[in-house]
Amino acid sequence: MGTQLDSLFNKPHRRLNILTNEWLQVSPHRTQRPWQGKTEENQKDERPKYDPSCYLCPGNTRANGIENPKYADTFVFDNDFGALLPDSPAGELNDSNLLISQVEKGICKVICFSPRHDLTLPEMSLPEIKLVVDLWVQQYKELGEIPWVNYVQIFENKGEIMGCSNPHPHGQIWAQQSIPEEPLKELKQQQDYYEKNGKTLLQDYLALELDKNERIVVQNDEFVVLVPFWAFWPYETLIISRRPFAGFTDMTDAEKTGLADIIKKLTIKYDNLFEVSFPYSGGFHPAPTDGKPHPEWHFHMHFYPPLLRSATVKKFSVGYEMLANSQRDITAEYAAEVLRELPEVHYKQR
Ligand code: H2U
Ligand code: ZN
Repeated sequence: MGTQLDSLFNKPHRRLNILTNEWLQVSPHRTQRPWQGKTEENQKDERPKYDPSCYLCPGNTRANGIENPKYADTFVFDNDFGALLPDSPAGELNDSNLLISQVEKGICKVICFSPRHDLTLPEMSLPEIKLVVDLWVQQYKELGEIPWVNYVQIFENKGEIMGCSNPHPHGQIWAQQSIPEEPLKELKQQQDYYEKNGKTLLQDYLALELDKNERIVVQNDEFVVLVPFWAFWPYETLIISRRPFAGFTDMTDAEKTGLADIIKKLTIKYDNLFEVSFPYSGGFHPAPTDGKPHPEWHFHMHFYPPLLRSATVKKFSVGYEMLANSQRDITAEYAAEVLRELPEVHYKQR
């Protein structure tokens, strides 16, 4: 980095998120400020292998009375309290171009990653995580093939702090008619870039990041983890495939195993950061399943963790951020360096 940029990055500055075309305010000098605000309880993470009161453990009865099978690896079911419903009749409203609304159809599912109540992704073995990847692939294909499903959002809320309702390792899928707002912004940005350059936006971005080597966290033969230049959450990361491909169904076997491996490596580092089961919302952005070709789309995964300076100090997104602009204090380069230096062996195994 040239000295001009060095001095720029030490002062308040803005960075552009090229995936969404939104600006971020960075205020690196603010990391020195004292914290006398809210601290979170250090979340205890001692769980039994099986919890008779858990809705997701094998053989248990869920909140609405349905019994889970005695599943041995992964298990997927229709969310009993899905936010979207598949059988809503079409309908829309436009009153004076001021009251605008449309019915939204969708399917919500829950995926249990493991029968073990006490595990999380970083503590599962590579073959076990690979089975989760296989299920994501299968669900993306199956749901994406439904003619009215145009986007399949696969994600995980981990930790109470992120609103996760149950510590049993699980994620969610929402498959729906509309392309939701975040992927829609990325679609436009990726399309614009591809039209101008004939390459994917993330292909060029990844090459630049590998060359600069300032924000890379960890990598394997198929995927690279980095803290994006425009990261908003303190230890936010982006997993980018080395080979540009669009969706889960385009992945080779090596890429599926590579994905399992890189998720394990990253989430181990996350747990090691504050030596707690690290909370986050994480999820994939594969191409829309709208039946159109998507040569512009480059498969990736986002991790948005809320913790800021310890296991008990969380970032709040309030005030200026609600009213004006997203903002962060620690730089992406600092966060990447911290994550990069962390061991690749889980602290509980040491
Ligand atoms: P979260 O932990 O990310 O909230 O996901 C758990 C989901 O599981 C949640 O969406 C569903 C909730 O609706 N659920 C069931 O479908 N059945 C149950 O018996 C409990 C929870
Ligand atoms: Zn459980």
